[in-house]
Amino acid sequence: MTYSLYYAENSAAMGVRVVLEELQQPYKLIAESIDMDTPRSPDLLELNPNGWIPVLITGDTAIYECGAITTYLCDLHTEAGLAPGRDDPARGRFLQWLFFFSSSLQNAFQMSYYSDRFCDSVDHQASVKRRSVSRLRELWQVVDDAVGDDDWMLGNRFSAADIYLFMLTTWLSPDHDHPETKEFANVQRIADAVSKRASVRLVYGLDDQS
Ligand SMILES: N[C@@H](CCC(=O)N[C@@H](CS)C(=O)NCC(=O)O)C(=O)O
Repeated sequence: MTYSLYYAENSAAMGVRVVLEELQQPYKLIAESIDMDTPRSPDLLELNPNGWIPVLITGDTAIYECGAITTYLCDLHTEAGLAPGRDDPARGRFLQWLFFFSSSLQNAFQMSYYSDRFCDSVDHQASVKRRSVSRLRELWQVVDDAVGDDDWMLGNRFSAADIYLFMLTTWLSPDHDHPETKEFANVQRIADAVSKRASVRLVYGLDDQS
C-alpha cells in the first residue's frame, strides 16, 4: 500500500516522512502550505479541521498528530525496530517522549511561530513570543538533563523518538531569538547522530549542493 502524506518543507510532516523512509514504505507527498498568509486547502481542512500537517492517509483512513502517526506506523512495520513493542519495558518511555514532544515542545514552538493565536490583542503578541522563548529553553533543558550521557532518547537504542527530537531542533531559529541547539550538549549529540542517517539526509536535503 502507498501512503499519502500532506507535506511542507520545514514542517512536522518531515519527521513522519523520515519515519516512512526508515520503514522503507512507499509514499506520495501532497503539497500543503503552512504560511500564515496562505489559506489551507479545503481537502486538508476536511481531514484535519485544525489546518495542521502532517496528515497521513492510509487506505480509507486519515490520521493527524505526529506522535500518533509515528506510533501507528512503527507498530505496523515492526521489522525496522523503530519503536519498542507493547510488552517491551522501554515502551512507556518511548510514548512519554513522543507525547511530551507534541504536547509541550511543539506547543512552545507554536507560541513562537503563531503567537497571534495565543493572545486576544496584538499588544500582547510580543509577550507571548518572549514567553515562548523562555519556555523553549526550560523544556529543552528538561530533555537535555534526561538524556544525560545516553546515546539516544531510549538509552542505547535508536528509535523514532530520536527522529522527532532531531526534527524539533531544526525549528530552533535565531530569527525568533530561540536558544541554539548547542546550548543543550546532550540534545546536540543526538541530533548530530540522527543527521547522519540516510533517511534524514534525503528528507532534509543535507547532501544537496547549494
Ligand atoms: N500537534 C500537531 C501540530 C502540527 C503542527 O503544528 N503543524 C504545523 C507545521 S509544523 C502546521 O501545520 N502549521 C500550520 C498552522 O498552524 O496553520 C502534530 O503533532 O501534528
